Amino acid sequence: QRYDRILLTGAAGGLGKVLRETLRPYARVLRLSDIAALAPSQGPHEEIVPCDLTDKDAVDALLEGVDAVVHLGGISVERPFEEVVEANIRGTYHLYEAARRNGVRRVVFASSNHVIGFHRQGVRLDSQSPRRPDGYYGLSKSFGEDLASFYHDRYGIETVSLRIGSSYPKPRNRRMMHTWLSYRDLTELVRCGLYAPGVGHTVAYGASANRDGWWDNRGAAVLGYAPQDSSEAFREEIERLPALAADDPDGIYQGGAFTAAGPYENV
Ligand code: NAI
Ligand code: 15L
Repeated sequence: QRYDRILLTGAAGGLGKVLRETLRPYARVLRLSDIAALAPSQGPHEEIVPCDLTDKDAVDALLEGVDAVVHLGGISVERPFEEVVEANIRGTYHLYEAARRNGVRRVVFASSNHVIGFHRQGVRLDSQSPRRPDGYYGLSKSFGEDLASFYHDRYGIETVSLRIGSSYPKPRNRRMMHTWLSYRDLTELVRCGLYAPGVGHTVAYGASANRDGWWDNRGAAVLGYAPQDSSEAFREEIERLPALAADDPDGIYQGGAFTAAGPYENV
């Protein structure tokens, strides 16, 4: 089974650029969308459709003829509420409304570890653990997960919400030894999110097989996800970095420095 057309939002971003290449085998056509400039189409397997997620009519048109969506677009770091609300809350609502109107049956939603970021490091969590958003960004992802749950219960649209840890070529600091998700494992997790049958609304953590991970990821195993990589390969390099101060949030909370952003005034 292979989708005819998959929409990738946020396709100009860090992970979008990666998945633009690695999702190629999983659909006849990838429709690539972003508010930022995108590299031109590389052939008949790619369609470029610029779109601002805050424009409801444009998002409706964006989803026409789409079978499944990988939704990465939006603000990806902690920012004042006024910014986050537009792209992440309003934008994700537009995406689900457009999915409903266009008969799209499956979404893979890029949620984030910042939905649970105020849990302390070392506390073992699974997908049923209480959420503890660590800022407006985490709150917006929490809203996205609830939106996915609602659109499944009400309209039968299935979603896999991936609480991505830290997806980069390699871990950048000590915290990411616990949260790292390699690009290879990211791709496999998104593939599982697109193709696993009967997911309803499933929440899974996006992490590689890191030795000291904080997340019990049975939710992802159910989808068929079996990570291939581990942050262990980078331990020596990371342990050469200066030690963290005892009160550095990067060593206290799962969400690290995001927990210490703000407050924002006069925005
Ligand atoms: P990124 O910031 O590089 O990419 C996000 C893209 O969304 C950007 O290209 C941006 O132009 C686009 N965008 C922003 N506002 C938009 C709007 N109004 N309309 C249309 N497009 C808009 O972020 P990255 O790292 O590629 O992350 C992708 C997704 O995964 C994001 O949703 C992020 O929250 C999530 N995520 C990423 C993690 C990581 O480690 N990279 C960890 C956890 C979650
Ligand atoms: C995220 O949600 C962000 O999009 C990304 O920039 C990283 O900071 C990541 O989480 C993280 O927690 O490391």
